[in-house]
Amino acid sequence: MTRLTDDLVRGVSGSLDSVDDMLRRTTGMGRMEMACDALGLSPGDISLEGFKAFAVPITSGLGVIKRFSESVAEIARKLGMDASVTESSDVTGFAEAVNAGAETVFMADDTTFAAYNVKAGTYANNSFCTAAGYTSALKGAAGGLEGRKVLVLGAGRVGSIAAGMMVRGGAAVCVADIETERAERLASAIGAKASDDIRKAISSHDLILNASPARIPGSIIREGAIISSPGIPHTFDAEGLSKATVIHDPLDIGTSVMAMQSASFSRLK
Ligand code: PYL
Repeated sequence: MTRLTDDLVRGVSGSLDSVDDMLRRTTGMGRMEMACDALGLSPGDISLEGFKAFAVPITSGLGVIKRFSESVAEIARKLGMDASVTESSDVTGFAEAVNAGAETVFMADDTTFAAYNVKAGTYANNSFCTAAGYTSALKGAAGGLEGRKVLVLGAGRVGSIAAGMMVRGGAAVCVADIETERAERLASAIGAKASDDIRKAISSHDLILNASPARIPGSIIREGAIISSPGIPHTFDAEGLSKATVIHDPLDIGTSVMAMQSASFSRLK
C-alpha cells in the first residue's frame, strides 16, 4: 500500500465539500449515500445519534502524517459522528478514546488503517472499504456494472478486492498489473481475464478501476472513459482529465466507507 504524504493529506480538510460535489456530479450519490451503497445499505439503516468516534495518532514505523488524524475526524464529522482526535497517541490515545466513550476508534500504522468498533469488538479495514467505495462510485457513474467490461489496474490489496467485488457483481473484469504474473494469479483466482499489455488494455476499456500508482498518459485513455481511481500518487495529465471522468481523492472515500461500516457493527437498525 502506498503511504500518504503530508502534502497529499494537507488538501483533504479543505476539499471535503468538493469531494461530495464531485461524487454527486459523477455518481449521483453524495458521501453518505456512496458509503452506504458500498456496504449494501441505505442511509436510513444506520442511526448515528450520539455516535462518538476518535482518531488516534499512531507513531509507529514512519510515524505520524501531518493532519492525518484531524482529516479522518473531519470526514467522520461530515457523516454526522461526534468525532475528534485524542490528545495522546498510540495505546494511551486508544485508552483515552475508550475512557471517553468511543464507539469507534480510527487508528493507522504503516500497514493497516482500522476503524475499531469498541461495542461490537470488530473493525472496518481501509483496503476493503476503499475497494468497496471506489467500486460503488464506478457503478454509480457507469449506471451499473453488470455485463460491462471493466479494467482493474493494479493487483494489490485494493485492486484485488475491487476486482472480486465486480466479478461477483456480474462485470466482465480484466486485470492488468506491471507484474504480469500477479495479474494472472488474481484473474485465475476470481474468474477474470488478465492482460499483459497495460497500454492496450487501457485503450480498449471505457470503465477502469485504477488501483495503481502508475501515471496513465491521456493519449491512451478513451474519450468518455470513466476512471474510478484510488491509486496514489494520482497523476492524470490535462488530456486524460479532459477525455475521462476521473473519480479520486486520497483519503475521503475510503474513510467514509470505513466510518459507516464501523458504525453498522453497532448501529444497524
Ligand atoms: C490510509 C492510507 C491510504 C493509502 N495509504 C494509507 C497510508 O498512508 N497509511 C499510512 C497511514 C499512517 C498514519 C500515521 C498517523 O498519522 O497516525 N501512523
